Amino acid sequence: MDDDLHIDGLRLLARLQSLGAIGALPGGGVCRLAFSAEDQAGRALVTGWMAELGLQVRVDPIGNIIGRRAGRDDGLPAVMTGSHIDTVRTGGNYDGNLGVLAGLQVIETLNAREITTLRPLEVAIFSNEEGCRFPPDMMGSLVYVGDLSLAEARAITDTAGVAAGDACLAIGQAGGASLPGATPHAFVELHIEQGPVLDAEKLDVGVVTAVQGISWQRFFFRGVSNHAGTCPMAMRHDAGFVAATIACEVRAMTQRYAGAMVGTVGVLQLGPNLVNVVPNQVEMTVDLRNTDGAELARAEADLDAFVTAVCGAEGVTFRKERMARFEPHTFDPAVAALITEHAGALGLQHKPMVSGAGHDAQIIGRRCPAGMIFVPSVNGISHNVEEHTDAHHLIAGADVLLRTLVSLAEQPAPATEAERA
Ligand code: HGY
Ligand code: MN
Ligand code: MN
Repeated sequence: MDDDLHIDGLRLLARLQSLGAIGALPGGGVCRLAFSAEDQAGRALVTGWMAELGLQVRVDPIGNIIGRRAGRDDGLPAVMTGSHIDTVRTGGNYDGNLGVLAGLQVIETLNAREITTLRPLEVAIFSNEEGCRFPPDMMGSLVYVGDLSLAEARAITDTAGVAAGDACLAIGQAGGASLPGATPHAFVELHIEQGPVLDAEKLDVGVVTAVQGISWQRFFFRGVSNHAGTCPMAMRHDAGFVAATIACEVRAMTQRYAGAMVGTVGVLQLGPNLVNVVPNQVEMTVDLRNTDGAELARAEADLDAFVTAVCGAEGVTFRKERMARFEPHTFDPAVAALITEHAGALGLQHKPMVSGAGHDAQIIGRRCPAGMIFVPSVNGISHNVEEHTDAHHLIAGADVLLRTLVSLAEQPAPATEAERA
């Protein structure tokens, strides 16, 4: 590998700043929800850059955008990179954005060096990775691989009752590219760690070996509203009390299972939400994650039993919806080895690690060898306007991505023609 093959770091930083200005929040950070006007503006900016770089851009019916650079043998399956540019409501500049824009810098470097890889290269923007407006997360990549039907995805609504398909159409992003999308030869995603490990251990790069399992559920509790002063405690059917009890149980559960268990109640909305009225309705979400799939399933079953018991005792009814469910995913060891090799050759301090967050790479990795490169999140903060990664780490991660993609894109076709597109 060319020793001085590096991306233009200043261009990467400049593009991150330009994209970060779209949906910028007054006090810092970014809000660019999936299929919002901000998402539309971000897509326009990035696809403009793709066109400037000479990429052939296609958009599929759920709004996944793929920019393609021809290879010397353009009939071979492409090597793909990419991520997402939608953010949570209190997002940062780097979650997802780094992976997409580093992919563009890889293309720009190869253009500048007049290098054409054997295999085509593709840079993807997957729709609605966050899933916080339209669950599940990784919606776009699930539709891309065919594990979520387009019809199902289009029908999912946000809390205002807007359907994802209509929102995607409304921003002009429902394209005609075929679904499921073409299976890449390999997929690599650069992403910020979003956790504290690399920053705490003063490391430069994480070689991601796996992603933990994810369980998102939404509960609706129905009790009886009553006067906060006159209603005796024994007569109450307090939906708020039930939700609060369950929220405490979610925290307690994280100490009870093998594997690395985390639990979060992110949405908790009481009705009628008045100081002197016993709540009769609650909407609540529970996000459980564990590196051990069996332990995650056990925790879900235990939560079910706990919710049933607490509601029964309080005389509150409930229903629940599955928002997302992902088994733990193990990335391809050969891709991890390549990432490790290039990180080492660049003199970067690196370690293997498991991702606490879900990513598009775990979905595309269901169809082809995939891997991820992490760079440190300062103080382990993410999904927070304080999200930050130092410039030298952003650039170092993009250099590892560049070299890993070139290595993969020079891998010849297998002896059989089976892999030919
Ligand atoms: O929730 C997640 O893990 C990701 O940010 N969608
Ligand atoms: Mn992300
Ligand atoms: Mn995220």
